Amino acid sequence: MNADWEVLVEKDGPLGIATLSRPKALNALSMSLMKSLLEVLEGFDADPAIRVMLVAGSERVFAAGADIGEMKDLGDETAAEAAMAEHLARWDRIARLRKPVVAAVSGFALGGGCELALACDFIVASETAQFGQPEVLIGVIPGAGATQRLTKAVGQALAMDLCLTGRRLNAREALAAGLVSRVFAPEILLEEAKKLARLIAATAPLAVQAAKRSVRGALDCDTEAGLRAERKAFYRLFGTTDQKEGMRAFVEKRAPVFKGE
Ligand code: DAK
Repeated sequence: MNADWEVLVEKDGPLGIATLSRPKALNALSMSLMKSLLEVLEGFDADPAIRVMLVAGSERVFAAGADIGEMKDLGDETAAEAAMAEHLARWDRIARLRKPVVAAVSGFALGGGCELALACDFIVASETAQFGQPEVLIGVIPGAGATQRLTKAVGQALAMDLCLTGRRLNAREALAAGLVSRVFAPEILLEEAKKLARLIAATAPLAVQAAKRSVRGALDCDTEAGLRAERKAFYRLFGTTDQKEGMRAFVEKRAPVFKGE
């Protein structure tokens, strides 16, 4: 494991793991931390040995939001936009990575921290996880995607409730709302997230990337267009070696060996 400044980087076989590590500020997502995180994740995305990425925090906190200290004196609307535009784009760039990204959330995932988890492809959580968009409590609104991604994940009623009150959702509520896919005890969260990531890594990489794009697209286009895109992606996979290998291996009753080709 290499220790970057605020992001710990680990490669574990086909898994690329980025761990937020700014404990004194509860992993507040400063501009430098987000810059490092994006560099790490884009590096994993370009690394042929990596098939799945994990983003984690500590047991106490995933991330308590953007760094309030950095934002508090940004000035007026124009100055704030000038200072933060590149910062904001980082959440969107994470959402656009080709390979699957799993967020493993324990403890607080607030504001930009919740939005970081939402920018990943899906979230697994520990029983101690708490999700929230408390921006209205400090005079702003979510700025890194929650009014859109949270609403699409949990629906308008709950998204409004969270964004307008700033209250937090616990892991059980998040599971019931469809914000997270699985919940584990905090001490086994990372191991379980790795197991899940290894399951994904054992499947056909190009098919996984196509499935990711297609599922993500479902939230952004009408059903007919989404179905057309899905079908096109389905047929396109017949041009891959892994489709031949996967189907032949099934018929030959052996385990497939996928190459990502
Ligand atoms: N920023 C900076 N420092 C933070 C922080 C944050 N978000 N959250 C916690 N800290 C720091 C605290 O100041 C404290 O530092 P010291 O006083 O020890 O130096 C240390 O972490 C421990 O925090 P607490 O003493 O408060 O710990 P507690 O256990 O009592 O409380 C808490 C934990 C998570 C409930 C509390 O720290 C808290 O409420 N934190 C703030 C949560 C919050 O409001 N988050 C939303 C921030 S706004 C955008 C991109 C992103 C965003 C917007 C736009 N674009 C680029 C346009 C995102 C905005 C946000 O996330």
